[in-house]
Amino acid sequence: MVKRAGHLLGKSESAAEAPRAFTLVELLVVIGIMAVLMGLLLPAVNTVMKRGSVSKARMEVNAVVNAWKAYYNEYGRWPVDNNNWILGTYPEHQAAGERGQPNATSEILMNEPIMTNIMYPDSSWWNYNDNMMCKLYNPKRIQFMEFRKDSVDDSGNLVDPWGGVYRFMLDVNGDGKVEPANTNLTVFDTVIAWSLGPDGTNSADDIRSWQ
Ligand SMILES: [Ca+2]
Ligand SMILES: [Ca+2]
Repeated sequence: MVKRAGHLLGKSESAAEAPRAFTLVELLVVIGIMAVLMGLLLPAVNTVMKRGSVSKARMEVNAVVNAWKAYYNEYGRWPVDNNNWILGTYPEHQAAGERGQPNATSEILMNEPIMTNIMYPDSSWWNYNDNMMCKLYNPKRIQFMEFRKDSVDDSGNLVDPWGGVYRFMLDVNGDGKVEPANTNLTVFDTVIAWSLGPDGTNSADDIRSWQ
């Protein structure tokens, strides 16, 4: 105890010899330097964050493709009826959208939300027994992908880091390629998925599973 008290005393003695406090001018200079450093760092931080969002979208676009392929492997079919429509969805979203299909639109939006409805049977958004899409298309109640909380909005839509809904298309006519209606695009795969990217419209910054 005595030794500790002596130590404390020594400390307070050296505190008495401590350098004087900063003057206002010195403080202002320090604040100025910090402001300049922040100004230099912020664009770099923004770039890193933007890159982070793009990689997250890329990861999720690939996860969507893999989930649908796993779904097909499990059930040996896509969740569509004879007209290649996804049942239980609004007309503007129900077309599977392959070129040449009747009434096909160019894409399927995931709002309804199709992905989470079918692939996340025990999510907190709905009760399995009330979820007709899941009962119809995923009777084995398999969860085909991980849905991160920050990637699903309040209505259960799977959304990209900019809040846009992911798009996907399936090779519903079984010819080994996906061909969106109203485009010249042909992708030799059974599933494609994409995000509209930071600007939320069709443009060069889209994140596409096939590029
Ligand atoms: Ca096809
Ligand atoms: Ca875009």
